[in-house]
Amino acid sequence: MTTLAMDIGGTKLAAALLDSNLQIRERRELPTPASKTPEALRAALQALVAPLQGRANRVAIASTGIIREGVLLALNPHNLGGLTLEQITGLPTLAVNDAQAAAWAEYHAMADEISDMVFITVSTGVGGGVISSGKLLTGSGGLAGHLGHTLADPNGPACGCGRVGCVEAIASGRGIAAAAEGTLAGCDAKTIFSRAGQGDEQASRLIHRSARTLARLIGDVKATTDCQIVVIGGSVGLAEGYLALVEHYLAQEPLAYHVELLAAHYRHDAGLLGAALLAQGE
Ligand code: ADP
Ligand code: BMX
Ligand code: ZN
Repeated sequence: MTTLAMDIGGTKLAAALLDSNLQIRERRELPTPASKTPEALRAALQALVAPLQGRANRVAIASTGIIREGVLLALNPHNLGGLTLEQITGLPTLAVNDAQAAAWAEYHAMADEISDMVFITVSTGVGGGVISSGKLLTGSGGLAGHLGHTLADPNGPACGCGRVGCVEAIASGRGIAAAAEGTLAGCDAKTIFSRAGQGDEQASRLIHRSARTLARLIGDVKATTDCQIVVIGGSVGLAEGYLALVEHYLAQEPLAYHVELLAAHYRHDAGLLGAALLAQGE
């Protein structure tokens, strides 16, 4: 059995062929189209998987957004939405939220004594996946774990989801970029990280603001789930120095809210692998 796994993110689209042992045989990546229409997204995904799909028996999709009855819906429509996922290849398709998928893969990589774990991606948005007593929480409609849309600051920026001051609006790659001014105006989060590395004070402030916001979210997550571990992924989450900064701010919270933090074992492939695991019924 060969699985064609896809990861649909707000910034990049990834696809890979995986064998039954979940070894990645071939992997491709394309930028997410700037136009967030379902048509543009379907065309980009079809171009991405065209060289791979002839060798696959089934499709497993990890996608940003909420997947309901095979249709991708956005909570934050600035990021994406509105696509029927089965239409991409016509193969049997399982689809799940990207952060929920990544949480499942990371849980599989954990030691047996871990039963309660939370995965947080800091990427275009901020997504989450909760494992409670060994089970992946999806909720009644797929919304479970959308930690990026909890309140960080009632006086903070508007979030694309319609609320004000969400964690995502401050801590995500898009939130970091949106707050940049002057010499950094118009820069993406990746550029802001490299400017911080060159000593730019504003860039460093923006990254600290994100890390501090994420640490407070992790305190809330500990209080809500009493998880044993929080795993951090996404390109911002995995950027050099970011996790150490989150640890620094979490250490300033009262002891009851402290929890072990780890970088994603599967790095940028956690979503792909988690979706493939779920499609295999594992
Ligand atoms: P997606 O959201 O599509 O899953 P990513 O996890 O790559 O994609 O997250 C995209 C965000 O991460 C963008 O805001 C981008 O600017 C930022 N980013 C990408 N690479 C890096 C990097 N090396 N360091 C810091 N931020 C990065
Ligand atoms: C948003 C939301 C989540 C997603 C998270 C991370 C949309 C389209 N997406 O909070 O479902 O898990 O972003 O997504 O509403 P990414 O694109 O940053 O990987
Ligand atoms: Zn929001």
